[in-house]
Amino acid sequence: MKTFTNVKDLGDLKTAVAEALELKKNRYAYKKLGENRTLLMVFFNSSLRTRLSTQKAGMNLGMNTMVLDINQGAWKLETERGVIMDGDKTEHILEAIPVMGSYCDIIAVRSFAQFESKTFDYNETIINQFIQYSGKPVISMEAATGHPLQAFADLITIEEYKKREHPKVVLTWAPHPRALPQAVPNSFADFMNEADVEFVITHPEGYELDEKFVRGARVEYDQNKALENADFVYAKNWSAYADPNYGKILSKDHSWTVSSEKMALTNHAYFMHCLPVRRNMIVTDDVIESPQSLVIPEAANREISAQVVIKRILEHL
Ligand code: AN0
Ligand code: CP
Repeated sequence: MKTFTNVKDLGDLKTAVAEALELKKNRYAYKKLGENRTLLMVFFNSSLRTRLSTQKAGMNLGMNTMVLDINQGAWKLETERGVIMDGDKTEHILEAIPVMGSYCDIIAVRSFAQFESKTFDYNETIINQFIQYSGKPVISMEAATGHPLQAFADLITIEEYKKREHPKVVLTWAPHPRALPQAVPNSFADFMNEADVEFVITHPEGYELDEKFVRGARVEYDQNKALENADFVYAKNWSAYADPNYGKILSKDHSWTVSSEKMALTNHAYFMHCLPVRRNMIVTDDVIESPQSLVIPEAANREISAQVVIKRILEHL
């Protein structure tokens, strides 16, 4: 593996999940693999889970790990070529990337959608520049349009907890006060479409995701109907993707909040969310605190998903 930015980079998903579950039994089995190798993690945005789990995964494999927060301590970076740099940006990303690449063996990047230009975001301009100019394998730690380490951890969690083959998995939109990227639902759809599950997406009208990720999956606008017989309820807010509303909030309708009344419509489903989550916006206190809530084991599996990816890259260095 040379880069990890989407589900296809994992190849056969069943094999990848099996490798993850095997690694989870002994996460220190490959401690020699990363010896004298350095993982650099670059953050343009905040993180709790990705920062800790990816660093831990690198350390499990014997790597040295370094973290750079671009907006706290590093120089402000210009990202567009051709700009006259007479503003507040001190350094151009076209120098910064090869410099960062020179200090490490693998470079992991978090760079959210900026919502200034849909083309800039959906062309994955930032992470593609890292792929092109760092000279090193690149891992997405959530880029503009995807969060594959999260979706891989979600799939591992579903495999661990499913009570029947071909479980019904419902991705539901839920309200949030700020405009959030589509990266998490995009990648979740990307993975679920390849997994052995019955996948349904539910959201208010106007929140349709990019067809590149939905790929013909069933979209049900009636949340109650979508939740019927669900085995897993995966909640997430996202802002509008479709023009002319790209990046906008179209609804804060609290009737979409995942409550115990909503969970009662399901097949005693598990509740999932990538975190961080706003309680009583996305999900009520009682649902997230219930025994059916998988948010903590799901987050714990981020260490495992990252470790499979880093291990595979190390094996091909
Ligand atoms: C981010 C998002 O929705 O993409 C990160 C989630 C892992 N969430 C927030 O910014 C709250
Ligand atoms: N789920 C997730 O990626 O969390 P962080 O934003 O805290 O890394």
